[in-house]
Amino acid sequence: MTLLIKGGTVVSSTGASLAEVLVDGETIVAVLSPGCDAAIAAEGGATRVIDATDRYVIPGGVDVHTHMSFPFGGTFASDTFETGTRAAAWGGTTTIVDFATQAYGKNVRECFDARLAEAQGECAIDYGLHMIIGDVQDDALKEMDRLVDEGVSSFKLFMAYPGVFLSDDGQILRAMQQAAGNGGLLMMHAENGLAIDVLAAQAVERGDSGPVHHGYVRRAEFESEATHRAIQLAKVGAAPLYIVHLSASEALEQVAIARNKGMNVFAETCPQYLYFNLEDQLDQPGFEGAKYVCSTPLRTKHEHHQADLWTGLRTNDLSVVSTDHCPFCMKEQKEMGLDDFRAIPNGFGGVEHRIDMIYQGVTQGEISLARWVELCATTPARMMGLYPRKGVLQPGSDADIVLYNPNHPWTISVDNHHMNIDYSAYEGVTVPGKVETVLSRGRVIVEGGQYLGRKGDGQFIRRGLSSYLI
Ligand code: DUC
Ligand code: ZN
Ligand code: ZN
Repeated sequence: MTLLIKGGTVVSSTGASLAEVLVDGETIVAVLSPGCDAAIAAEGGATRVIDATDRYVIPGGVDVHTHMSFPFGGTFASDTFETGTRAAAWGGTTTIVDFATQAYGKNVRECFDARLAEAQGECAIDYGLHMIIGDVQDDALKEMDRLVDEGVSSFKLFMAYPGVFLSDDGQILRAMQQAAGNGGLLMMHAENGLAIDVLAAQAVERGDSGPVHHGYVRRAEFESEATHRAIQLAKVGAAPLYIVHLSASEALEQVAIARNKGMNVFAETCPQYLYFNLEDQLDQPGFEGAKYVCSTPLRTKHEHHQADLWTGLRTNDLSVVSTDHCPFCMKEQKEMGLDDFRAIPNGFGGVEHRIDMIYQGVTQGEISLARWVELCATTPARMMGLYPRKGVLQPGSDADIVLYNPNHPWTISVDNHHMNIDYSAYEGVTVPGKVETVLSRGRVIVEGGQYLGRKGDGQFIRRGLSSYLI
């Protein structure tokens, strides 16, 4: 079946122009100047034509940091692969890269196989997996090589969460040396977890046990110190490094210094750090702030974190926006930490809202239209070895396509979102534009306010190496 999307403005990472996109089956076969559909018509015409007048036609979003059903603090993230990928589709994201997790003492291969089995047959959109290495030992290091060959070309390590996920510096260095050898990309949760735990225990001891203290004890200095340490270890290990969920100016400074020296250091941030802060969200009366407990934490508005993050997005010191989607309901999940913020499961639900929230940055003059596409689709695809299959509208690419109405303001609410969470962290936020039509490998999965996708249609994508490695 052929499908022609005509009348729209195609936006790529390099600019925008009126163009028509021709799809055959699951693949884009042509991006044509307006009027070329006359030639197609002469040859028998497309089976279906979608009118994209006054719409942006963009590559489907690529969110390279999600945690469906992630085990954390004695519970599991509330979106499954089924519910989370459906919500992603509603929000214009057509590929996610989630995580398999090797816990202490567990076998990497068994953990990976179990996670892949959990995802298979459940996803509405295509997906890849990174591997969290929670226990860097000889056999885990060897398994990294095999995983890279099988399309799992990135690995996350943690400098936080002692006793759960934390790797010490020696383990981190060994994993980096391994990645340097096999071409994998090392992703780092950069926070000094041992120091955080000292401040957290002291806070609770003196009675400061509410959600806002999660933000106070996870100090920006701890993010910046860990980011610096990770960069130095990556230099010695001769490995590329990707810092996840960066939120503090001081950490961004470390990334910028490394990049200015020519190092292969990259970083992502997330919409929550661009729009929310410690005072207005985490420090709400009662237990409301628990909705915003995630790590790294929201930062204080009295410093320049948000302005600096936007600058970083413009200068490319931040090259990706992902969500770190890791939702927990208030009822029975966040509530676990009613008396002690340390027991609040860390995580923020937002896989559905990334494209809209970052488009808002375009209307606010923070970034260009092309940069919106670059940050949300093209660079994440390139970073994680999905390009040019994903992240771009060009002949040969998967027909993952979003029609975006830039003039359709609407207000986000728990009553209209599709994520499996009993509240919306974005409640009451009015965004300027709306995802209207979504294609995943040529299938229309969202159209006219209807969800037409199916669980199981999303495929596991074996990824190549990052395009950014030299
Ligand atoms: N941060 C979160 O907020 N949740 C899950 C893991 C993480 O690193
Ligand atoms: Zn993390
Ligand atoms: Zn995460």
